[in-house]
Amino acid sequence: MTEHAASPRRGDTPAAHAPGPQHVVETMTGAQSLIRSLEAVGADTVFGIPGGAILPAYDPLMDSQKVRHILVRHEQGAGHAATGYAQATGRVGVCMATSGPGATNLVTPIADAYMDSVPLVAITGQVASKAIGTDAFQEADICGITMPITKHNFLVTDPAEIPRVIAEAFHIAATGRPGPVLVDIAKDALQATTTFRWPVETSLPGYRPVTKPHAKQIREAAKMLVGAKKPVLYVGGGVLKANATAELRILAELTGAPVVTTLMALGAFPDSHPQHLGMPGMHGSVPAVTALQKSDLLFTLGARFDDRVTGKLDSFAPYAKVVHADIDPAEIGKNRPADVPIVGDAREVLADLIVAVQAEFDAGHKADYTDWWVKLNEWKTTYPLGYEPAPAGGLAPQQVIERIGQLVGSDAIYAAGVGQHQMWASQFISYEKPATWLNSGGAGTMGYAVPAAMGAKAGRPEATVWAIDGDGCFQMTNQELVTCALNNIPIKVAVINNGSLGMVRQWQTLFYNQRYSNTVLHAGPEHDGIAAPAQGTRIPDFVLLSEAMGCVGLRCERPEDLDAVIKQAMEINDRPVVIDFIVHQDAMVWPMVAAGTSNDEILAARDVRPDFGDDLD
Ligand SMILES: Cc1ncc(C[n+]2csc(CCOP(=O)(O)OP(=O)(O)O)c2C)c(N)n1
Ligand SMILES: [Mg+2]
Repeated sequence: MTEHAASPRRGDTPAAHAPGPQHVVETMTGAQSLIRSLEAVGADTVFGIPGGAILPAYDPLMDSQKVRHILVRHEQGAGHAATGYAQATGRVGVCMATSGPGATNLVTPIADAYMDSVPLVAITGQVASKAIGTDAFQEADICGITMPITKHNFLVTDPAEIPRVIAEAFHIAATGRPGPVLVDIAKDALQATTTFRWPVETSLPGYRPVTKPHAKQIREAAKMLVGAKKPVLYVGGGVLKANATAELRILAELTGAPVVTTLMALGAFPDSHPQHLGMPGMHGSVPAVTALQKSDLLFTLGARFDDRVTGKLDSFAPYAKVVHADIDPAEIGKNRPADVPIVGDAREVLADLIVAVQAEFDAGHKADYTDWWVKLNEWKTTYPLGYEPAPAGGLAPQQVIERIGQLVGSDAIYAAGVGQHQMWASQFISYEKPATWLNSGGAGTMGYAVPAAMGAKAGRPEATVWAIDGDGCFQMTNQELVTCALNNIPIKVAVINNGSLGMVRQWQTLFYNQRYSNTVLHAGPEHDGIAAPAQGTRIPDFVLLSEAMGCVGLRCERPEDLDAVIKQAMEINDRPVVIDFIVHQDAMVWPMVAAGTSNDEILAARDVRPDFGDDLD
């Protein structure tokens, strides 16, 4: 890589290459070399927990003036905190764990980061190199385990390699299609004396992500966009990853084409913009889902035709030609063949497209989507997002989330768990800016919200950060509130407490005859000889639990108290705040395309199938 071109070659002695003023060649331990390397790549925050194999690294970490370590309560929390940090700041997130169970506790967040293309470097200690493969105490083959869920991983047994490997890990994680990289370092490599050199020359043959799109493809795509009658800009998370939201808006406004943003792309295009149709997919808006179905051109930018978006693939957007731009060539044609494939960075692609579309206009070709907008506006007016009020005097979960969004505003960062509350948070909060919506889209990892919010707040302390969590999810990772309380990371958590694993319950309501097998979380009736808890007892009591973890715990059960409790939480900034919102358990997420069915079967609400009244219906 060019920035390292002047550095000494690996294996060279200091004498062979007299270091320049900016070059460092020093003798130290592998552990010190690791910390110096982290400092050199600009890592400022590491989330982790020590243990035997990684212990040598924790000693010099204590002295670092540049790297802050945040001691979490579970390694899964460290991983999600690092991804929350990465998504909120745009930088590489870093987590650290010891060998064996410490490392395997990182597997879920690594898989999560892989699915959502989040730049993450996970550093794990490994047993001493001679013990590798002997079933030594706390040995796990974490490189083998994470092979299919990392962009790349390294096992380091030679301490001299540490600076190069760290430089390469950060480079791989952050460039091209971002993703997780694991660096597993044997304990003896951390303990040994070695030479730290910086800068290093990296060696990544075969890794050259193509960022600059092909001019011919761009011209072709621009021509198709201008000539289409029913185009949709189908925008995915890649647009956010590439910092291409300004360019997206220019292209959208230049052409007048409608925009849909996937669950991973919320905030890439303002929700309030008149050209925005909403989110496509299983719980997307009727206009967004229908526009894709009836479209004649899917203008796909950094999206991947995920099954949650396409529904039954062979009936997805049957009339559409496809332009597909992605930094990862493996995505193009994976699920849906592309008529015009474009490999490149979304920002460069969009910048070139703006010029090419303008050239089409200058040549007298005009985009005319008038008839299309008549239809789209009709769908927008007829099928807006909405919800039923809660039964007598109760709180509707959608109302809670909507009100938080309205009172807190669109500068805040919102992190969601996984389930109904996640979908409502995607639907009823208005996302106007990039990096304001964090969620586990690809993996759907319950327990993501609290640690991700913690990481986001650690990376952007000036921002207001809310976790919108479910009562099920919250019970998976709430222990990180202790970390927040002890480290001055005052996040706000709204627990949408419907007393159940609501999303699974919704499927049981719709597809399993209302047989609620193992989805009830609250104090239920006596069963199997186990006495029911006393009436009114909450197990757990989220208010007490939160107080015990050093947070302020609040509860809200009535619509008339909603504004006051949100405002009370907004005023507390010296500690984390948790609000236990008691909502009714029967609310359902609509619209919905049932898994495995066609998007044409979308239901706007229970038993409400939209009538599009056209010949394509
Ligand atoms: C780690 C994990 N385990 C199980 C699931 C399956 N699952 C998806 S949503 C859900 C229920 C979530 O319950 P809760 O957090 O209360 O959210 P709600 O749907 O009630 O809003 C479950 C169990 C999952 N996505 N992730
Ligand atoms: Mg729930």
